[in-house]
Amino acid sequence: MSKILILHGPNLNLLGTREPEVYGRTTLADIEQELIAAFGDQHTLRFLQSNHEGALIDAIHEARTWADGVVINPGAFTHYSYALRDALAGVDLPAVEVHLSNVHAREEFRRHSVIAPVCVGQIAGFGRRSYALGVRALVDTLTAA
Ligand code: CA2
Repeated sequence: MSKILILHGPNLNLLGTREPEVYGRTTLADIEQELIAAFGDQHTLRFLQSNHEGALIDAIHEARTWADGVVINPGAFTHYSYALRDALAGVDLPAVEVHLSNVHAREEFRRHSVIAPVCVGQIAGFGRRSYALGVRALVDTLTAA
């Protein structure tokens, strides 16, 4: 039984409503339900989506008190938020970075993550399935530890 914080960054609340050719038609609520269905009986999952850097940072700090690890889609913060990176580095919890799209096959600025160096690894390009793959990777890391 692992306790996992699943964070979604800015604009991901719009998922399923716009840009379906890039991000698909699945909503964030759909993804969260899928994760609960797949992992909820074995693991404790808590979710937060925020468009605010500080709210994500506060949730990471608070995770120190209850979580074993973090799965995070930092959205566009991926590419420039040193504050989010420092928060993850500071709490010393294993984190997995996930992306719906293959950020390496898109615009140049999306190819660089300032978050990835403080994560166990990064999963990108599998659409909604990136999240489940991220949870699996985190649980595997926690089990192997
Ligand atoms: O592919 C991903 O998961 C991203 O983290 C999504 C971010 C983007 O800035 C990253 O480079 C890659 C953008 C999330 C915005 O999501 C929207 C969904 C529907 C409509 C508009 C935005």
